[in-house]
Amino acid sequence: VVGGMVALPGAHPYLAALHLGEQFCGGSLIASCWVLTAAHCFQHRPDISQISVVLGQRFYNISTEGSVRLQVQGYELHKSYSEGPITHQPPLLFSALVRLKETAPGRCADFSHMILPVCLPNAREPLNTSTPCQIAGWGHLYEGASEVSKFLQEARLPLIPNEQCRSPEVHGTQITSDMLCAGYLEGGTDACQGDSGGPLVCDEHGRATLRGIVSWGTGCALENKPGVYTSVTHYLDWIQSRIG
Ligand code: 4AZ
Repeated sequence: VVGGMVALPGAHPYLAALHLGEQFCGGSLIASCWVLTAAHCFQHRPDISQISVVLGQRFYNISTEGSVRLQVQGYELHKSYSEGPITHQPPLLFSALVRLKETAPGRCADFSHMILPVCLPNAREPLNTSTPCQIAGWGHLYEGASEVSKFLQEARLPLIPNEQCRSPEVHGTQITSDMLCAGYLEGGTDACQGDSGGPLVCDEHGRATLRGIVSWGTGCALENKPGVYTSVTHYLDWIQSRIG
């Protein structure tokens, strides 16, 4: 996250850290056994034995009281990603579901003050662009940084209407209806490398609701280049059919 602040312990209890071999991604806990993330985190088709998911984490790769490392039972990419070409311009953005390994029947992550799932949105409730949203992650603190952030960062981001994000000086026709844009057209605050797969959570009726998945952008925090997020609402039917 560029231009954010250090998050307080327990501020983002749904945030997952995904270690996929060499790759690192964020993710969101949506049920005891399920983490939602970005499909491109699995671009290299990692073996499940190489993947681990850390919940309740504050510092990058450092376990603290309340954090837990879980193994993965399997993962599934949304059909349109697994069938499509991996390299595509504009980027194909889809979501991926990670099933955690059970520690007891039907149970994977135990909820606590540090570990809680995030609410999924109501598909029938359109997202008002004045809704305040935020991101959290261990991604780069500036574009081109050589490493991720040791401290979990968070930033509040306004939503940008799709019509505005689709304008030629912003992202143009790369923006499709299954994407959301959030950030500042003047730049300065944004998701960055290593934040991919992580949550864009919006405050709807006082509830933290997962509306987006960190997906792509042009650099980080640049003027007229807000971050682009996969719209979770677009994938709700698929998510619900998998998690039951
Ligand atoms: C990345 O490489 C990445 N500024 C994620 C988000 C953004 C840029 C890059 C958005 O994972």
